[in-house]
Amino acid sequence: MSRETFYITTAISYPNGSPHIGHAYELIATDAIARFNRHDGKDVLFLSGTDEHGIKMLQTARKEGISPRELADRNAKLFREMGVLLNASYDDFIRTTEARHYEASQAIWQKMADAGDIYKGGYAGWYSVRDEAYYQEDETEVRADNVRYGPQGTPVEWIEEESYFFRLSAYQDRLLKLYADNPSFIGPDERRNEVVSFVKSGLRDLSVSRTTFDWGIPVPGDEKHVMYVWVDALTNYITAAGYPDEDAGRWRYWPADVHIIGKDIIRFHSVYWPAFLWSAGIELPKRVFGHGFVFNRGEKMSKSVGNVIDPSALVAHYGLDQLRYFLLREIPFGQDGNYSHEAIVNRTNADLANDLGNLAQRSLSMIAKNCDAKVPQPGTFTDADEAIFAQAVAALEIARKAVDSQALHLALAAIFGVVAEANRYFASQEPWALRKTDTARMETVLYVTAEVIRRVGILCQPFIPGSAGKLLDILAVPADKRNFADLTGGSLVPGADLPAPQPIFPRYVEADKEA
Ligand code: ME8
Repeated sequence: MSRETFYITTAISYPNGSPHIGHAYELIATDAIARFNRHDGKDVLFLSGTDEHGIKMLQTARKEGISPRELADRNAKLFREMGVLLNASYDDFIRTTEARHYEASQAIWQKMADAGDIYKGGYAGWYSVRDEAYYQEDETEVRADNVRYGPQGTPVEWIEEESYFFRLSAYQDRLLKLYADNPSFIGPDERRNEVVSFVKSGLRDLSVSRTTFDWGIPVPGDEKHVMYVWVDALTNYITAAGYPDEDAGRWRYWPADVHIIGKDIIRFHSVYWPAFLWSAGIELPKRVFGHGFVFNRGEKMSKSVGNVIDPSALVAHYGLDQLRYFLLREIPFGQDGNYSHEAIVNRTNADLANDLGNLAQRSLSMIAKNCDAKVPQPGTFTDADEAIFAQAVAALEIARKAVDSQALHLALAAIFGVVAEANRYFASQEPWALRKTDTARMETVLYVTAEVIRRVGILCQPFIPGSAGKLLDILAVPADKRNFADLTGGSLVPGADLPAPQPIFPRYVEADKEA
């Protein structure tokens, strides 16, 4: 029987600069969901990539005195390197300048044109180069500096050009019906409410081609026009699934289960994208989830303020899994969150070093010393033993539900709830005292503790894959016994040899406090 498929995507980033912590955040969260579903036995396709066309790329390239292709090549490489640095497990990295993507974009355009949804007209309006979007006059304002700004706070200018239009207005009712009939199409709820009121306020047809520059995908049959960058950008999700070849092996992944994107681009994904797909006769993705923004101590990061955080510096300073854990545990996924040194140090030391790291180190060192470095032989399990095993099993159920609704912080809360309980168990059972009074019970307690750590290790893999892997290594868990199906089915084997325990989660020590 073929396995259930699961297709998940990040947004494709503009490679007009180097990647920042917002990009890293999105990739880490999406990676955790992809890995979770793989460990849960699904056939996963996880896609990320770069969005290389459009005037924004062209303008940055001009400023730097290079071609947009050179700019894209240089920076796409940095985005790929970030993927390696963050241990992102994507199956494909798409660049919108690839031939496969030209083919898919022209094919979907042709379908929309054949459906009668594309017509030629003239366009004049307030255009933001930064947002690559036209705005209605009442969405803009002239500020004290005498410059007109759009709703995202970026400058806009008046532009007039011949343009093809997409009949977005024709899809207004159908979109409202989609949101009403299928409330899980947009998450979280605040984002859905925003989109519903935007669509209710009335949709205008969308200008979908440009003639003022040529850095884009040519419109089929009228090469003086290039496609508006969002038409080509959104299409990346089906390009990677093999479109237009619907017989290709990868088409089995479409429709995508979820597009993970930032809240600033929810409109493009939940209004334009479904309308394009309907027009072209293609199924819609099942869900679009808009996560929040990561701020630097409450401030928006920007190059001019000089507070942009480089993910590689954070990884070098705190460690990769420390960063992954912090971002996923600290910020409720879907809300905005803050990055700060104190917060990441606190999470690293309290949850990883103390709760999980110390428990593993103490229990496994006792096993090494008192059980001949072998998995202990348990006796009959008491109610306390069974209760902690059961909590680890229940944590999987909670985590599965949470990850299905992208509530990654709740999945981690349930898993680390098991760790907290295991610490209480270990303290109250006092295996160090049992060593003198009842070695058989001591072995049982150490077995239970090690078995719970195994379960926690399995559950932690999607979030902190490197460290969870090491934790399972020191318990000698075979590589093919690390899936969620092995949570109860693959318990530790009493008498099996264990390697020497290694500390896995070092405490973060402030530089001025180092000995
Ligand atoms: O929007 N915190 O590209 P992009 C969290 N090319 N997420 C952030 C963030 C922050 N501070 N800053 C940006 C684009 N993001 C388009 C997407 S998809 C078909 C085309 C998120 O490089 C942002 O919300 O500006 C988006 O999801 C992603 O990073 C890429 O942003």
